[in-house]
Amino acid sequence: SERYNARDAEPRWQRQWDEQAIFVSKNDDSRPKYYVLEMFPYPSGRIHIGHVRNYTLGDVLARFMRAKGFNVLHPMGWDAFGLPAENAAIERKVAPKAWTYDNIAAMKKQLRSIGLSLDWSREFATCDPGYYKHQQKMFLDMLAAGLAEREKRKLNWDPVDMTVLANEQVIDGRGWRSGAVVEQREMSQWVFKITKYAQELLSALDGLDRWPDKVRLMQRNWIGRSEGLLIRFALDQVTTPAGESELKIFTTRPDTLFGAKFMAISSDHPLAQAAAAKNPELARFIADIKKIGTAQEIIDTAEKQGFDTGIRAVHPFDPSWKLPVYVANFVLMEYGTGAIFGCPAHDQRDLDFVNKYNLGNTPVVCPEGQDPKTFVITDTAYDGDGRMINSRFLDGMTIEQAKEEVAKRLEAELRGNAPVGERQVNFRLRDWGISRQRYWGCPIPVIHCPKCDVVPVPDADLPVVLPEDVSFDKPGNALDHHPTWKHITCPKCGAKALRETDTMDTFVDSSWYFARFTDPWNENAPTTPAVANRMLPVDQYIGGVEHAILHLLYSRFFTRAMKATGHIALDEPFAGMFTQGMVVHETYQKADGTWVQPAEVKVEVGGNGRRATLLATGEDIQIGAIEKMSKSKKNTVDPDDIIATYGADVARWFMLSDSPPDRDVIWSDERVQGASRFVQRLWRLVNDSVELGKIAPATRPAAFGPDAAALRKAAHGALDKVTTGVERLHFNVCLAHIREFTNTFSEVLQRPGQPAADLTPDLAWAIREASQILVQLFSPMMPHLAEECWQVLFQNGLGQPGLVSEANWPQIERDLLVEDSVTLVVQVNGKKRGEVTVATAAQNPEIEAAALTLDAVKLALDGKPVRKVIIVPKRIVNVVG
Ligand code: ANZ
Ligand code: ZN
Repeated sequence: SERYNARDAEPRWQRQWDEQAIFVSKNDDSRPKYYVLEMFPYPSGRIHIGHVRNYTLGDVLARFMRAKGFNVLHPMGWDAFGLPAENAAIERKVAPKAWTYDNIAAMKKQLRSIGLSLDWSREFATCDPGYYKHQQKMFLDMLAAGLAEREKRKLNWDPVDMTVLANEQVIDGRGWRSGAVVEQREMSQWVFKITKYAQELLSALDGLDRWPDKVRLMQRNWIGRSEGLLIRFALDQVTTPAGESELKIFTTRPDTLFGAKFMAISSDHPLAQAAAAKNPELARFIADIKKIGTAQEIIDTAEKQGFDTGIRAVHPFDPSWKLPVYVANFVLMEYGTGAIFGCPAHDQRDLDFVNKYNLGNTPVVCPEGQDPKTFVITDTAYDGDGRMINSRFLDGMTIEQAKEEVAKRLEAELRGNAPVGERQVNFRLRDWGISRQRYWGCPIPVIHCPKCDVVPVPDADLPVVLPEDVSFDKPGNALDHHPTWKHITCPKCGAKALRETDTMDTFVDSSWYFARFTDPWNENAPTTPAVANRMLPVDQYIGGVEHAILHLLYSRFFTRAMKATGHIALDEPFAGMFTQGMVVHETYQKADGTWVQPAEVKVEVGGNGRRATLLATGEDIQIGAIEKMSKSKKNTVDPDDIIATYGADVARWFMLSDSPPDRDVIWSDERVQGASRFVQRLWRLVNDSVELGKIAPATRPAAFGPDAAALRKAAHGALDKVTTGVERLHFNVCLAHIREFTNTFSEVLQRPGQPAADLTPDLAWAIREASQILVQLFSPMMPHLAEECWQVLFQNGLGQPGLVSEANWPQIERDLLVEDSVTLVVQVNGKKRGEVTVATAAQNPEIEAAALTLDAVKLALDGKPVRKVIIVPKRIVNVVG
């Protein structure tokens, strides 16, 4: 037979799948549903190799579940709003809409060339008015339900670009594009009240047992629940700016109260503001520390700084004990009460702080086994377990006991009419600010009326469509600059009013697309609840770990919000979550340090290891570290090139073969070529099997001889292992089993003295069965090659008509899986001396006899009589001499 020609076969089968619409899933299908979803792509312009991996993983599962008889939903769409479209408009003068839809068209063509079993009938882009119309409706539903609100927030404002910046866009206190010193501005923002669900989003993580533990942990930390105590410290009023009487703090370590050395408040705390009004030096200090912006990571790593306000607080257990109140750069207004007491011995930040300002420290928790008299803290705070010391009535208690004791005492103590201490649960999670001062996003459907304040856009006027005649000549929000768009009359009172010009965070768009896929044809509502409730949750979601926190948390919240507003009846959108690893590649550098693309380099393996030269000039190229593919280091490979050279099946097979799907895979040309050779090998093998399988009898033989039985056992063994492997997404393991079976099968076919004429009917029958099983085994991974092989089998009378993509997964014959021999370790007086292999059915006397005939056993016994033999079934034979 000729070589398999992927370039010819792949588009042919893709057309055929399309024409027969076999991947279109019907909502009224009575089979059990299975929903496979990969995170939908941003239409940047080109598919990258990471997409190929992501979608291949999902595709294998989708094809497999389809063969197993499920009504598989495997849709695709586009996460199409976002900043790059505006940047393209600025840099290349193309309209964001045109740029986006052009990219979608180009990428869709690329996706098709990978041979994915996608239901394109459900495709949409989040920038389609037909999609965001429903998002606007849900926003209004959430507004009515108290789940969307306006809130004043401090934001990073770039005075040159006239825009709000995300924390990540503030670098050393300056705007990432303009370089202008960023200001903190208080502005009204739209927020979603995700904090209402903080406890529920946390508790429900326990039930998500098909999610990676690390993702659940990341979400837990992000939600950040902590139990602690609110304590009202009295203030020494002589020292306060305006007679303030108390300072409320939140602590998770009330046990450490006797180790307190100072109090610290955020620069945004009202007390700090009041003090600064009377103290220019403090005001200057505050202005200074604000320059680093609001990004948590920056605050965490910045040097701890403080300014003594002169205010003094009174220790709650000792009226004569006064603590200085500092304004400090590591206390955030947004958490707890924006104020703390500092216990340097047991908190690293506090320790760094006191070491800088010479405030000293007193350890109050002593680790078990340490002598309290010699236990000192210098540079490293101790946050471990131990017993209380230097703490008066708490001494000798455990931390837990001390926390409880302090809470009890302060709860019981009243000042004014209120208790001094109050237990409180705090969450790190903040409400989700969704306002973006951006054009290319979903317009927030409200109107600001001078008389009626915020007025929702009436349902009949939805969608609020983005205008297309926008200009990007001025920095800032093009929607806001539009000459007419925002001017409108108030739907309530008819007065002149203004549209909201903020658009929604693009994370909103991706927080419900999986629900829209269940019925994207419904023009009247975001979902058809009966359908959505049947098709959801997504059974297997697959995507990058970079979305482990925000996207997944927002989607979990949004699903609950949709439930609260009647669009859906479930809480958790993703029953199974899988985070795939990255595709990484070696880097190549010229002597002058410039990076070179892999395609321009020739790598040879010689005696001294790998050596690289530039194809064009032959100059030496340095092979650098293996890194995530990136444009800056040029270590990318283009999926189009790979598919043009080797075909999609090779790319798919390679992606699945080398590493477990959740680990990084190293792109390697040598390995890709290996995958390409394997494709040809399978093709030859299937063609070779035809000649022998052809003569098989139509009916199944009543009995199988040893050769046939061995082949059948190998086929069903591989089938069993691949089946469980795919179910667990252990694709690399599946591929190894397919390779192994391929070897066994070729040995059978190549056995000498086996012309077709001499073949026994039972072996011919087993060969025919094996060839079908083999093709089905690799069909989820290499669907085009499988179709081609399936056709060859059928044309030669070995197979079934139709597409392998539509064939049922083969039935495993379980009785073929039983191992017929077992190997036991043989010990003499507990020491291993050898092994025996016996029939699984062998009885103890037979096993004993086999063990005693071993030379090593005779040698070890050294003529001594055997006193007894102990047999641990299927594992050990111990001879006691
Ligand atoms: C005294 C203390 C002693 C604390 C000690 C810790 C260790 P989590 O677990 O994250 O809730 N804290 C409270 N509000 C803060 C704010 N707005 N900005 C910065 N830090 C703040 O952390 C709670 C602890 O973080 C609190 O307990 C408080 O310091 C600090 F040995 O109080 B602790
Ligand atoms: Zn009005």
